Amino acid sequence: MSPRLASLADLPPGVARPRYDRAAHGLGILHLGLGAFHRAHQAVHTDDALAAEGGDWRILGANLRSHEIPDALNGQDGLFTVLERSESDRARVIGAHGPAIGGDAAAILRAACDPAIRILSLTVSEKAYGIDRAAMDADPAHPAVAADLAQPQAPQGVLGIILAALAARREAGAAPFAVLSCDNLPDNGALLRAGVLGLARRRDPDLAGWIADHVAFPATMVDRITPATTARTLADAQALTGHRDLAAVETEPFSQWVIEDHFPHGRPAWEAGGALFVQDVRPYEAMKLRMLNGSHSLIAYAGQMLELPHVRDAMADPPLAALVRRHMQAAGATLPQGAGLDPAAYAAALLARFANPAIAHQTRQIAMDGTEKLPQRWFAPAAELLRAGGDARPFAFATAVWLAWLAGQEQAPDDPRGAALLELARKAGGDDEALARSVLGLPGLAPPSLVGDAAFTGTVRQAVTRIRRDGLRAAMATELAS
Ligand code: CS2
Repeated sequence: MSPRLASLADLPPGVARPRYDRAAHGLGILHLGLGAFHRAHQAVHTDDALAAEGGDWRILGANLRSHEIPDALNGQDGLFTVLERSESDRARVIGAHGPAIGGDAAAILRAACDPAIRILSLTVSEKAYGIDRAAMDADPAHPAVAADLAQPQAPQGVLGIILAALAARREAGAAPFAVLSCDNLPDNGALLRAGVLGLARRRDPDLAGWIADHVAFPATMVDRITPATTARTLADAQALTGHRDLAAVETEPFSQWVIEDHFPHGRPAWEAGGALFVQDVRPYEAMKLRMLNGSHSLIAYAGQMLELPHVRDAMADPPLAALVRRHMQAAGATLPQGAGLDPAAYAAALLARFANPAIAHQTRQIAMDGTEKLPQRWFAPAAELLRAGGDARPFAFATAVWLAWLAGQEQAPDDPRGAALLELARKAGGDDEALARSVLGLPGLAPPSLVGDAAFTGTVRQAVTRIRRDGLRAAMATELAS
């Protein structure tokens, strides 16, 4: 049996490895959310930064609930393999991680109070934050926020832990950390700031004022297509490295990171690994969320209905690929002019990335958490497009695909509002108008101007009816002919 990955000795020559002395660099980042995406993205950029300019910027990783990946990393001295998949696979062992914490909120809070930690970064997924986006405030109805309001000294959620750590650092006269959200949320820095301030105001307005004045929440756009790790990922990593690795991840060759350059207490030289530091992330973020993630969601629901398990299968399906191109173009038309973006070139690159035959990115994975993802991917751009007098038909069709998919679910979909969605679909029965009205009317999902646009909702309703009556294939053909 191959030995477990736990040191850099004995790696075959073709495997890339840290180009710096790991022991010479202390911890500087506490990262919450050790999912595959973080390991394939920020960890790799940090590895590049350490190799280029050093510094005490290694990462203490933590998962709020699960301990599987932290345990795996702790059993491997923090090392893990990133498998880059294209015509041939390439393996790289990442050294940026130190020890990891799993499922122990008190230990995470202690780590966050350590003045050596100058950045607290997060990839916890959209639904974990507990922020009411319409109100730009902490959402007291979110289970973690409710728990942290009741027991502020023993926080369990993201906002509560950040707030308790900032309060303790202020009390101790230590500098705060910068808070860096790396999730696919619009204006993620400002949003997280609003959530933390909202919780702070309920506890101690003075503390809220101090956070507002002293804590940086830089915004970021993150991008690297990273399918969930499977047994095959682990087997292929082992074949290349000669070592068993329970934390290996697979990803595409492409990686992009655009970061607002606002780190009062320093940062790694992430630009060494290709990160772009800018004053305003929003144009990049809108392009990515609307063009990449927006068409991903269309692919996900259509793919699920057409039994296409992977994104690459959708791209090999000519009518669906044509609709994806149309969607990207419509999304590109919503982007700010004069910000130096090139939506046409971006779309061409995306189509090639989606079609990568070496990447098995599951449509089921992307279809999860629709109510958290679709507001920024479809509904905000559709509302803007309508306001500007544009043609929002591609967005209406995507919305109809989602609704028809929902109507076909026998169990609650994997979504924080899954039970409510199932209930609304059941209540609507065969009434597509009621389905569209009730689902799109869920609080905070779509801008009121979109829900109130009779032409848009009428187009959605007609498309749902066509899909349910004639099947998605036939409805796609009609749509392409229109
Ligand atoms: C995907 C994203 O699962 C999803 O919703 O759209 O995870 C996507 O793969 C990444 O944002 C790419 O950077």
